[in-house]
Amino acid sequence: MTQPISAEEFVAALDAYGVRRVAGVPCGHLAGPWSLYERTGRLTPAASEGSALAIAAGWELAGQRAAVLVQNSGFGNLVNPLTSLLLPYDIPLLVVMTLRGWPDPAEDEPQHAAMGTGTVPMLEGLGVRHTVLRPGGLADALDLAAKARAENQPFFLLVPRGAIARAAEPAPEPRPAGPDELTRPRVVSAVLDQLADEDLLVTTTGYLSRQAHHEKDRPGTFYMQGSMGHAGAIGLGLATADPTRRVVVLDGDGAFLMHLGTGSTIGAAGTARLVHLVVDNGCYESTGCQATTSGDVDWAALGAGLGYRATVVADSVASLAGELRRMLTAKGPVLGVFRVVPTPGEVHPRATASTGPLDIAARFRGAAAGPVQARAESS
Ligand SMILES: Cc1ncc(C[n+]2csc(CCOP(=O)(O)OP(=O)(O)O)c2C)c(N)n1
Repeated sequence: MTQPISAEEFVAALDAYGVRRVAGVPCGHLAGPWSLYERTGRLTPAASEGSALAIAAGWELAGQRAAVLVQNSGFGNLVNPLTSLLLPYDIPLLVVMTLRGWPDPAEDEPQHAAMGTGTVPMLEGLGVRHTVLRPGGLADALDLAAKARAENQPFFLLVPRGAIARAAEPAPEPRPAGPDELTRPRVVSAVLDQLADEDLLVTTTGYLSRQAHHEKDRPGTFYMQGSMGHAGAIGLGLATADPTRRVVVLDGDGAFLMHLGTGSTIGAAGTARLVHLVVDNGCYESTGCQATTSGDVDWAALGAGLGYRATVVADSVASLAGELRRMLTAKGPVLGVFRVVPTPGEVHPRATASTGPLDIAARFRGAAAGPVQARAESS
């Protein structure tokens, strides 16, 4: 196998190209450069790939050369500012985008298949210049980027899996959780304990879906492995389709913030039996625990501001069962937030490793069509 480019070499090459600042949403395959930019204070973690592109466009408009780091699952999120901002306004930008589901979609998870095959044809269809990073090919790729820049055109540097190594000095491991501190496994296990069989559960992409599958696989759980940030919207669809059924959404802080606007749609809809739970570990744990911006979020104020009828924040094992009961029984929509310590060492197989997406959807449809024993709500 060919040696990957070291993270240090990659960042040095982008420095030589003139990149001063970087914005993005993390991908495990870019963890090395991401941590180097973070350590040197040159990284802005964006809520979504589209905002990363727009932030970087702002830097470019201010005369600072910028790059964006993203994964191709977020390509859909950035197509709008790519086509309606960068292209018409002639704003050049280097977009470093990892290729999941490529070259062989069968070798990656199912949610990456269509984008894996579609990324290059879509860029071609949009007339956006791009190249795939080949071993030893970084200098040539950056020459192409420079040519695009000379014509004020954006350029996509597509990075296959394993092409860039992790940083030589790895990020420090999070400290172990204390006995009274919440963790993903403790929260997910408590949630599954308190759910009734008839409740529907939607779990967000990444480790939370894996954890829910590990704790208790059930037909009424929709393991949403892709579509990051949309678990709340699916939950809203379910809760409005059948207002008598309790619908619980298990979200991550990064995913919740990615499509924060959905919270306002939920608040406005006022669905009484929708319970939106956020496991806030302060990071994108599933891609290497890169910091999100949740540390600056006041969840209680946010929930109220978005129109959730109740917001409950839990942060200790001692209060977990009681706070969770409040979240599950208050008149909704409810926003329930758990402040947890990351536990990147505890990782379980994906739901789709044993049950394919079609089976997950079919089982879930069956559960959603089952009878509901409506229970009285507290207010
Ligand atoms: C649109 C999109 N962008 C990026 C990714 C890559 N990705 C997968 S999981 C994940 C982190 C999710 O973070 P969070 O919601 O905070 O949950 P955690 O991993 O911390 O449990 C990311 C960035 C993705 N799947 N989709």
